[in-house]
Amino acid sequence: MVGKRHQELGLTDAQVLEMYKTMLLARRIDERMWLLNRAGKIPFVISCQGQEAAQVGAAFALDKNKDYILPYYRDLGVVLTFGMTATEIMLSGFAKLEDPNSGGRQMPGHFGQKKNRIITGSSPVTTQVPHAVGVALAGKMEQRDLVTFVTFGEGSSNQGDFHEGANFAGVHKLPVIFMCENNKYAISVPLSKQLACERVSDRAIGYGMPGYTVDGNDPLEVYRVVKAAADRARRGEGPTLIETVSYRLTPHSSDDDDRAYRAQDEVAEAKTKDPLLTFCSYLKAVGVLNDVLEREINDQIISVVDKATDYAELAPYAEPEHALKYVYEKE
Ligand SMILES: Cc1ncc(C[n+]2csc(CCOP(=O)(O)OP(=O)(O)O)c2C)c(N)n1
Ligand SMILES: [Mg+2]
Repeated sequence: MVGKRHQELGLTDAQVLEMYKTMLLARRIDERMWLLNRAGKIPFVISCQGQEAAQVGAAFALDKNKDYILPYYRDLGVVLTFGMTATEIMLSGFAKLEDPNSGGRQMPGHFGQKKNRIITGSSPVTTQVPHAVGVALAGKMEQRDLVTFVTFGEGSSNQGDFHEGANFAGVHKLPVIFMCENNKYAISVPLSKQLACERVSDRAIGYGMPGYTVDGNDPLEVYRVVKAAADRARRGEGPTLIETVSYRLTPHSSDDDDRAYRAQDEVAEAKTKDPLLTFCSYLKAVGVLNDVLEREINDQIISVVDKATDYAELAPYAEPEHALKYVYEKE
């Protein structure tokens, strides 16, 4: 039996099992979305597949009752951890009135839910970064105990918004965690054509904060660095930049054909390091999971996804006049 790394991090067996269940729920929802898209039932999918370990490992290290999250479009694992449900995700996929993110106005992946402190993002990538810095500044001015957690892709780390936000947070020592989910591609552009420096985390030094690059396929490693960053932020020591390295296992979105720009044996090789498989193996090696329990969990999750799909498919659309809601001062 291998050493229980999770116990060294202060995580119980129940907590790591919960992490695994959340990762699997994200994966199964995502897979269902692709089927629904190909069946012509939902218009668009943008996947979390391959990034669940980074997302769930990080979100578990935050305080779900105090911290504010500003996720980017792939962060299904983050928002599920913060309390969004499978049904709510499906309502957004089907663009129904009850969708808590936008009442069916926005494309899927534009997460926002006030009660869970998930702050709405926009379609232009990286705009969430200065917003996270602003929320952290407000928290500091009001002396509130909060950390803001913001994510973005490595391609997006080239946008001015990232640099301006990181600089401001560094100067003012704000409680922000910047997490770059490096999945090696920005649509068709490979990492080698995106960055002149070796790592995204190398940029941290320019903004006076520590920068770390970690294995994004390992939820425990991501948990460890995000927890340390959250503790540091709460002590008033300022922001941290974390880069999680994984691989985008699907095309960029349901509108993309990745065969045009990457070899399929590269994708097949990355699938051997799929975080769902490697974390499952770890949990079995330390005696937290076995084949019977694995099947039970999978069946339970499929049933949750089935129910969520049926509910969302049958739910009503908004009335056309609803499009004017929140546009003018008076409803
Ligand atoms: C400002 C802006 N430029 C371009 C786009 C179009 N676009 C959407 S996603 C994307 C790629 C982003 O790549 P990365 O940041 O690595 O994130 P990933 O999709 O790989 O997770 C681009 C160029 C956009 N939404 N906003
Ligand atoms: Mg990318």
